[in-house]
Amino acid sequence: MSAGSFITLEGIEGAGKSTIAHYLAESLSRQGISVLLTREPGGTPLAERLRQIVLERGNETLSAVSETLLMFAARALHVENVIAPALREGRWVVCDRFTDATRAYQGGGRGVDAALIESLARAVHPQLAPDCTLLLDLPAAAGLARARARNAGAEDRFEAETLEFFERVRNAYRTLARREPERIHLIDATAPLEAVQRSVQGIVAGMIRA
Ligand code: T5A
Repeated sequence: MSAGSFITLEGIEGAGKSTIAHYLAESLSRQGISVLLTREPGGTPLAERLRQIVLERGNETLSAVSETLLMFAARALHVENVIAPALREGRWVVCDRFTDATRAYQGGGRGVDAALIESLARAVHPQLAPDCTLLLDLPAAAGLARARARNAGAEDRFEAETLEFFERVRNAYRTLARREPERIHLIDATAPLEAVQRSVQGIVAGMIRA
């Protein structure tokens, strides 16, 4: 489907995805590449409204399956309205989280059946997969400490989860990376930011040359 390149950033809370996504988009733009920087859940007005629903902490129970369906509803809007059109125009898309996040959080973290997740992925983006995924990996405690230092106590529904939950998410991500080593690049996110940026540059330079 894609004429442009589709790069996704993944990892647990505080791994540095947003920081690196902005850095990468700016760096590609400076090299004359037309880039769209976007995020999930969100990326369109309606999908951003769904983001609010899944992130805010409320009294109503949101089951793991409901959460999964909302993630894919937001993703369907995002793919149809933003990602697919940009790729068709030959633009590069840098996306802060995509379906691997559902595999890791809802699958690994919450125990949602992998077959359900894969069937929703096939329905929502049958011909679309990232060309390259940058998985920023660090221990859950370190990521949460960074995220909490930045948030000053205002935690969303996920950030209020236990350390064990984020360890399961991290393990699920690492399993995905072992299964698809060509697509998913595991990057040590405990390294200083400049070192992480250099790793990312090295990986993406190969895509620009290709
Ligand atoms: N979700 C999402 C699902 O459950 N399923 C899904 O399918 C999808 C798509 C989204 C939530 O939704 C869940 C996962 C999430 O819980 P979000 O806000 O998009 O929430 O994601 P978060 O992970 O919560 O975003 P964060 O901002 O917490 O993490 P980032 O983007 O990884 O981290 P970033 O770049 O903001 O950096 C955090 C802090 O660390 C510093 C930064 O300066 C910043 O202060 N930092 C570093 N410090 C030292 N060394 C480095 N190398 C550093 N890199 C960054």
